[in-house]
Amino acid sequence: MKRLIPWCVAAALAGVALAQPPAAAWSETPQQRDARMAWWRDARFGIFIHWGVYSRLEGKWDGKEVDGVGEWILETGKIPASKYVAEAKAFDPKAYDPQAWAQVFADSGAKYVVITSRHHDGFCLWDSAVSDFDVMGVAAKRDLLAPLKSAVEARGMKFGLYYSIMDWTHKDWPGRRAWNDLWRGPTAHEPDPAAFEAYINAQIKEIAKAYDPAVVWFDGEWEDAWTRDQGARVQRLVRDTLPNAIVNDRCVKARPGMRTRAAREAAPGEDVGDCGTPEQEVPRKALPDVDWETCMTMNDTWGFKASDTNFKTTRELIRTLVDVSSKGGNFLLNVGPDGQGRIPDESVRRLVGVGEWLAINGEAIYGTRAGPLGKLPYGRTTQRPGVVYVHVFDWPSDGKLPVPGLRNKVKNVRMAGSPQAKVSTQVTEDMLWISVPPQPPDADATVLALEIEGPAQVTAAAVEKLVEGTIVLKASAAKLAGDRLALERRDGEQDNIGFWTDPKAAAAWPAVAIASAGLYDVSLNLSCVDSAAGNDFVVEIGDQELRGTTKTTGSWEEFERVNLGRVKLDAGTIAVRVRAAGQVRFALMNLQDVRLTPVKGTR
Ligand code: FHN
Repeated sequence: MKRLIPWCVAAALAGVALAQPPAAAWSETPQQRDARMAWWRDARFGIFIHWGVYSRLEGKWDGKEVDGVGEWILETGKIPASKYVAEAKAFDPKAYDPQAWAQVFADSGAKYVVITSRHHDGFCLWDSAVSDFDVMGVAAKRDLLAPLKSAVEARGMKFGLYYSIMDWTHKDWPGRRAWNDLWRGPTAHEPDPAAFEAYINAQIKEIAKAYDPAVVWFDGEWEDAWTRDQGARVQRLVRDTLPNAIVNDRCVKARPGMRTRAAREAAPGEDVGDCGTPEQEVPRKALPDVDWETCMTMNDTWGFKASDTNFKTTRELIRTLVDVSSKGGNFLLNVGPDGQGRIPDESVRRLVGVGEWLAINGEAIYGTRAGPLGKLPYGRTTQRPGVVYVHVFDWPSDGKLPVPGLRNKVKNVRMAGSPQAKVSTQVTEDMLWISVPPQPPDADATVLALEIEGPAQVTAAAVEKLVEGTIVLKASAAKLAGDRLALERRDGEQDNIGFWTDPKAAAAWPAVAIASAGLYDVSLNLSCVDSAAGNDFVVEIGDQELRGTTKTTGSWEEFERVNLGRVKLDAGTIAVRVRAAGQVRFALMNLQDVRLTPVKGTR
């Protein structure tokens, strides 16, 4: 059971003055930020580790499987906290070998490692002066973080710490659970938010001093028990204590995705963290002016769960790393070691596989930025000055790879992994055709390095032609009917139809030529803000119709492609029309285009 530590002692330990004059707001110049973020932006690939006393339970309690992810077993199993804490005493990872862990991570090609210092259950993987529920209170009786830090850094990787705001077993967590029986009876105690904040401050100071983490990965911030003001104060403490650290967007409750919050709500100069943190997903498109990192499990759980054998393939992991990199993000891939300190063999095999791919293709990932061509039907692109990397997932059966819309002169094409391979190119109207061998050197992803003159310049429209027969109905070609509906012209962007407030308004393309009969996927490139989301709309395609409901894309300026479904069309000329399906709350959408994309093999 946790020792009752008077909160003023915790505050004193934290060196936190009980009341202090407001300090000047934290700030840094764009140059200072770029210098601080540089290693992280170049790293592209990191390892996430979820490890704690829950790992020993393997997803089971009282011999029964507990639903949900392994690290949430206390919550989802509604286990009496006193029993959970008592059970934890046996945690003593005899097989824990930080050197072996670090070697696996280095072999995977990862450039940084982030491990859970304390997850939501409150167990600390270090000796904390403000908590008894830590490594010294269980059989381990040793610091589990320091040896990993030195092993990771000895191999040239950065060491980071995950830290949960939420603490299910702490006496002062205001979101106390009914099954937290630690603070009833003789130990009865009312949660004290100020004391909880002092506890967080004390622990932040401890881990900063002991481990000087290059990354502070906050989590567990979403409940009302933690306020944005508290988050701002702790964020400021981290900035003052660890001025070079990368801090994510969660302490200050800025997720989902920093751009949305920063664009919509953040006050000028507000510190909303250094990177957005999409979880278990990859954003649909690059967010050019935002640093972000997708974190993802290898199976379906963060913390070890013996029954979870649903591991992604190495190919999926490589392609996710490519997809994330092509959109300018980092990929933080999770491992969940078991209670003895063993990383599951399934995870090790996949990390080795990713590392083997990076050993050949790392040039196309490390130090690159979002690709100029976005999502190609057969792959992705990344870039660095003077080189565009084309990552090919689906190899052309006819040996001719179409690279659309690249306006630069291509001086040379190299095939990573097969430097001797002869690769010839031919340019037609706005398509670069690359003749490639019948078989790809790497079926997971083969990289072609296109050495170009000058910064990459792209004809965006050309990408659309890539899928032969794609029909793009642009806003500027639409016939508009209805009050206020109008074409909006945007510098450097595609025009869009806007001011769609009239429920009777419609955008129509009265004569669309369908050259070949077959199945077509219908999609809209649209934008919508939170406050207008939820309006129903109809897309009429000839005598068929598809329906949709708008969802937020973050702002009227952020467009996302929405797939509506599939229609079977005959050759001929049809009309296409977009209209509201009823009342319009605020505004229906901004619409850049409607696209009819032929489904391969159905024409
Ligand atoms: O609740 C946690 C979860 O256990 C895990 O740590 C993930 C990893 O990002 N974060 C929280 C869910 O968003």
